[in-house]
Amino acid sequence: MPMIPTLTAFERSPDRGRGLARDMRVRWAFEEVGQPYDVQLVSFSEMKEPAHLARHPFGQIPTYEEGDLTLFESGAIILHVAERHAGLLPEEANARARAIAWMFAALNTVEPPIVERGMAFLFERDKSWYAERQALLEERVRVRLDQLSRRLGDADWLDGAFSAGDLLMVTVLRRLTGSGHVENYPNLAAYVARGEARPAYQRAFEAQLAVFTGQAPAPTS
Ligand SMILES: N[C@@H](CCC(=O)N[C@@H](CS)C(=O)NCC(=O)O)C(=O)O
Repeated sequence: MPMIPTLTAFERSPDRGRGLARDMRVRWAFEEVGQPYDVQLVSFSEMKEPAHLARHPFGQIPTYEEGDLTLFESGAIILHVAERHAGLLPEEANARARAIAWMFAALNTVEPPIVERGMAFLFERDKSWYAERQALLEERVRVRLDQLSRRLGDADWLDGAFSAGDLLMVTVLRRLTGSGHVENYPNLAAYVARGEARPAYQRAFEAQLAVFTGQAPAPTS
């Protein structure tokens, strides 16, 4: 009997089910490769207790547990899933290496300024210097989106077929939902919409939304 991995997710996500928490990207990866999974919901206080800190040194979600393997970091989890199933990384070695580079780019180059902007809004907007800092943070996001938009051009995905690099990049860009940034780039807006239109994305989205609304997800087959 193959083991079913368990993912941790917020018991009550601060995004109110908009699919912006990082369990969403792992759920999407599971759905893309057809891997069933269980979910363990954790509260904010449980995340900082020893049982969860043993899974995740920084007391965050998501984590992945399968047999005697425990992983944290959404990128590491998705790479693990992608390496063990077909569908998220190309077979050809160089194309695979490039797709992995896009995974790192999403997490390491594009996500940081987006997260920094969001964090400043949440935690610093009552400071006297916020307006000045915000202008800098908005500009950093704009620079990255300019560069990404130029590279994507009129392609559907970042490098050939859809890959884990696109999955991560789409989830990272979705963190700008409501800010108007992505809408300034029609090709990036279409790229995000293409990701969101994938049946695997929609199943994952419904599953995380059901946690927030308290309803069981609709059957997917
Ligand atoms: N780099 C980590 C970031 C994990 C992270 O920031 N998780 C957020 C939810 S999306 C969290 O648990 N926040 C609560 C906290 O930090 O206390 C990853 O990609 O998994």
